[in-house]
Amino acid sequence: MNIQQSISLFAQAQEILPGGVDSPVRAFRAVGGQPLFIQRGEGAWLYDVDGNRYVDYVLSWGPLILGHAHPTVVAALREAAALGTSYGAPSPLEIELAELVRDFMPHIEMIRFVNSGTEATMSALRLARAYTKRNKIIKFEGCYHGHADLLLVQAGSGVATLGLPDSPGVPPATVQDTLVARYNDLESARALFERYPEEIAAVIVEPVAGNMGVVPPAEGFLPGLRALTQEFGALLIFDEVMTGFRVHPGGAQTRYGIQPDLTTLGKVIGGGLPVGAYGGKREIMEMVAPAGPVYQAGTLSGNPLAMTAGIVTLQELKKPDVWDGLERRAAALTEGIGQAAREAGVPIRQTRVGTMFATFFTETPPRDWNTVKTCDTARFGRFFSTMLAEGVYLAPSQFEAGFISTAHDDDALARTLEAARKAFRAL
Ligand code: HOZ
Repeated sequence: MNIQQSISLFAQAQEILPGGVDSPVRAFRAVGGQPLFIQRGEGAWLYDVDGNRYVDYVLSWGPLILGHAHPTVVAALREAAALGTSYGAPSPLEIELAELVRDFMPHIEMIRFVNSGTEATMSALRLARAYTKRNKIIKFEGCYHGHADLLLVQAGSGVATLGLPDSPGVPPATVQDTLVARYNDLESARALFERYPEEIAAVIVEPVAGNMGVVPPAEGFLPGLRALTQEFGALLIFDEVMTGFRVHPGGAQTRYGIQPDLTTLGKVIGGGLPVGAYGGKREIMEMVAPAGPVYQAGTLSGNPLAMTAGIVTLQELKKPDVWDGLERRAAALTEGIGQAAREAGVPIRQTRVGTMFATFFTETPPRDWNTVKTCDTARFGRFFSTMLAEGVYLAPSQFEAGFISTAHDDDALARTLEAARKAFRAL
């Protein structure tokens, strides 16, 4: 495979962009390779600048549930752009997307749009602290909620991928109130509540962990967190930036039947444009400025192009059979990968919830960060490289999720499974 142009662009990029990229996980460091520079995307396919094409399971790290350049999204964006790209003033589109989100997730009684998942989580936590008049928060080891200071503690995603300690530049005082429990271990969260019974404002959790591979919640974990937070007067925040519209059209909260107090969203609600959101119970959300005193603002928040892409994407997802088709294909894909591994005698653990999946190179069932980190990351790197050479673009890290879109047709799946058979055999 010729990737000469990517190689030379990466050299050029490293002179002007730190590490040659604008987000660390893109740099392929954990898989020992060279990032590809992309020219365009279409449906399930990514095309690099050298003219190679790949079946894409990164999908911009989740947002593109309809695939690249979906014709309806592109047409709506063209029309919207002609009307102006930003107003810095309210538009009807914000109401339309807010109401659509509420149709899918009825527990979100009010919502505030922001520009990224990071903004959503940090704002939701500020609100939770203001509402409860408490300072401490609980997060889980291996969960990632963006890069705000208070959440860069034992985080997943790029922090786990690159094996980084918690980031320099985060003042100790900023994280002194961030407590860390073990994912899928209710007792570890209870122990923190018992130690600080009246100080914990909120528990924030990825209801399906998606930043250490994909780790489903154990039976009883999410209902247990709901009960625990209620018992101690804390809020439960579901970070559904990744799981929203991905594990179920109504998110993990609908799939598992849990009512969080607040929800954070991103990725799919922007249909490929930069959007985040936080929302939940009216009584809590009415504390957000200017309805209430909790300050949070943004020049491009509720941006008309982003709202448009989100509206069109969610409308497509509402159509009959779309979700069932997605689940069916995702199941066929992960079953096929499992079968290919068995045929080659390679021990893996395959997980999938809705349209998110992961292939763990370990025999240990993935349950939390401790079990996930038993993975053979070097072996994953070799698997990744063969898949890429065979035209399949996976996330360049053992500790990220794979995603499928409505554009992943039989041809794309067949090519993927053929590549997987080769990649497992080559290990
Ligand atoms: N949350 C995404 C990865 N887990 C973001 C992608 C990135 O960090 O660039």
